[in-house]
Order: sequence, then structure tokens, then C-alpha cells
Amino acid sequence: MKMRFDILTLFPGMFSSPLQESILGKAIEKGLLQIRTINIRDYSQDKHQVVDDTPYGGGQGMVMKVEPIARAIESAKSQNPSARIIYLTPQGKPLNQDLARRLSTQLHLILLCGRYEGVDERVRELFIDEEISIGDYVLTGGELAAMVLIDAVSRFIPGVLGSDRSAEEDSFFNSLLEYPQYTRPSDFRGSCVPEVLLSGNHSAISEWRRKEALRRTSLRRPDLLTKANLSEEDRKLLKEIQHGNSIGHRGLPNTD
Ligand code: 4HQ
Repeated sequence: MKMRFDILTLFPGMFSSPLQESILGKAIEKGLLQIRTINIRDYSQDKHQVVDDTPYGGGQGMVMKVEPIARAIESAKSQNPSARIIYLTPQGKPLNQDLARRLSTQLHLILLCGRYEGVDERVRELFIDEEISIGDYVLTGGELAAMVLIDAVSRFIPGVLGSDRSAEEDSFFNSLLEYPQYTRPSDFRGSCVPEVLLSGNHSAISEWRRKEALRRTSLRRPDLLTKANLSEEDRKLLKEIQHGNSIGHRGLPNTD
């Protein structure tokens, strides 16, 4: 089934190339995904198409006015009354893989991108179903956040990734970081691909990859291990890793 995103923004041009390249571009061509931008300025009834104003009570910056946003949302919603309306803001629920998967079960999402000091509080009160943050940093607007959300969500739409791949198989789905990957040449300036990967021994390769995923996760993101579903075999591998660390094998790998 086709998933649809309507993006309400003052800068529709920002969305043209990033979403039309590569995997998402193919998904749009295949009809799995529809992305439409709506320029909030088109919904200003002001003679100068004003969409922002100074904050009541004073203070720096500008606030996005409620009326143009209200009309833009009502126009998008009239085409699909069941669509959920999401506002991208650092004050929202942090986006993660579980939230992206849940959003991918919706047929129609409306994403509101704020600029300046954000939107008049009555937009939230009257129209917004959910507030989402892509991380604890401040962007110049919600547009890049909306693109990140669309990218992460679209990977869960059946057929968007190659037929032999699904987002559910990703390592992050199992709450572990990815194992190291190599391709040719087997020896680059004396730095060699681990022997086991050249062995053709598939069970040994699987065990090595699982162990390296566990090693990376325990070194870089130990917080992820607590929520991971670890088997008895995983716990055995982790013990080996911790023993290796305690006798001085390998420190923190390079951060890439
Ligand atoms: N902004 N995650 C301020 C963000 C942001 C984030 C969007 C900047 C909203 C008004 N959005 N505008 N981080 O920094 O989603």
C-alpha cells in the first residue's frame, strides 16, 4: 500500500533533490511512496503574504502565525481526515527505530516544519497529534528533521528496500551495532581482511559477526546491550570479549 507524506513548509524547494535520489526516488517511481510539499505562504490571506509576527510579551525573533498554518493543515486534512499531524521540534518524543516502525503503519502523515522561534502555541493545542524530535541539537528549521523522519520511516514500507532486504533484519532492529564490513582487496597496504571472512565457513562467519557486533556495542553503546535480546551464546561471547579486554586485547576501535 502506498504511504503518503504531506509536508507543510515555508521552504518547499529544500525537499526536491534529497528525496528524489537513490532509494527514496525509486520508491516514488514504483508508486510505494508519495511526497507532496505545501507552501504555508500560499495560505496567508495577508496582502504581503506575511506568515510570521513578533512574540506577544516581547523577546527576540519571530513566531509563525496560527492562521496560515491552520488553513494549510485544514487543506491537507480535507483530502484525508484520518491523517496524523506531526510537528518536528526538539521538545518532541525522540525519534528511534521503534517510533519509525510505528509511523510506517500509517497511510498518511502530515509533517509541519517550523522556522524562526517556532509556531504559535495554539497550533499545537488545536492541530498537532504528535511532536517528534530527531535529536538534542538545534536546527535552523524543521525541514531537515522532516527529511530524516521520512527517510527512516520509508525504509519500513514493504518493497522500498531491495526485495532481499528488510528494515527488520537490520542490526539496529536487534538493538546491536553493525559488525565490521569488508570488500576487495583482501590486503590494502598491509591491512588485511580477517581470515575467517575468506574461509567460506558460514557458521564461523556468523559467529565472528555476532561477536564483533557485541564487541562494538559493549565498547561504544553499552546502554543498548541492556535492552537487547541476548541468547546464551551471546552471553558466552560477551564474557570472551570482556576477558579479552581485561587482559589488554584491543581498546576502543577507531571512531568512524
Ligand atoms: N528544530 N528535531 C527549531 C529542531 C528540531 C529537532 C525544528 C529547530 C523546529 C522551530 N526539530 N524549529 N532537533 O531543532 O526536530
